[in-house]
Amino acid sequence: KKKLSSTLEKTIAMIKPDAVSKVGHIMDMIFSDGFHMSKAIMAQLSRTDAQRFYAVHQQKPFFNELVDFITSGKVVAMELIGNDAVKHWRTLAGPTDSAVARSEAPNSVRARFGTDKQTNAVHGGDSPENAAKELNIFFGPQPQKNTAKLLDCTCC
Ligand code: RTP
Ligand code: MG
Repeated sequence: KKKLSSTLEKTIAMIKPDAVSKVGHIMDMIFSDGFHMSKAIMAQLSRTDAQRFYAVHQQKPFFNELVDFITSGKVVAMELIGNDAVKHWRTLAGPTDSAVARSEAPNSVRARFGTDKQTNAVHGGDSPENAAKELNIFFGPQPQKNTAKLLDCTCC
């Protein structure tokens, strides 16, 4: 069925530890594609929060490895707003496997900044409901209860 109008939506984009050094380039791509960025935070996820963040993958064989990866360094989480933001951001992110992304979507974030099927630069919420849950981990109403921590600059 053809969609007659697009809907203004919210999603989460998260830069994973392997691509945090490319935050500027990735934000450029996000703004160039017309998203509005309403929140952003750099944080180090605890194992507990990482397990919460990836709860949908609890039964997958790669779950523990995924939690190791996502807690291996800082991440940058962003709340993005735009028309069909969930789908739009997943398209800009590209296919899960960065090797596939390089052949099928060479201009995607994962093609440019990811490595393989796990180390793939960015995350995108897969539905408005899951995006809301994931945003809550970083920007929830009780920040003192979030184990995602605000980080101090290490140079000053
Ligand atoms: P994401 O949730 O991070 O936006 O990625 P996605 O929807 O494209 O992929 P998903 O199936 O939800 O997988 C979540 C993340 O788990 C890692 N992964 N590792 N070793 C593996 O076979 C494998 N498969 C997936 C990736 O980091 C993937 O983004
Ligand atoms: Mg996913």
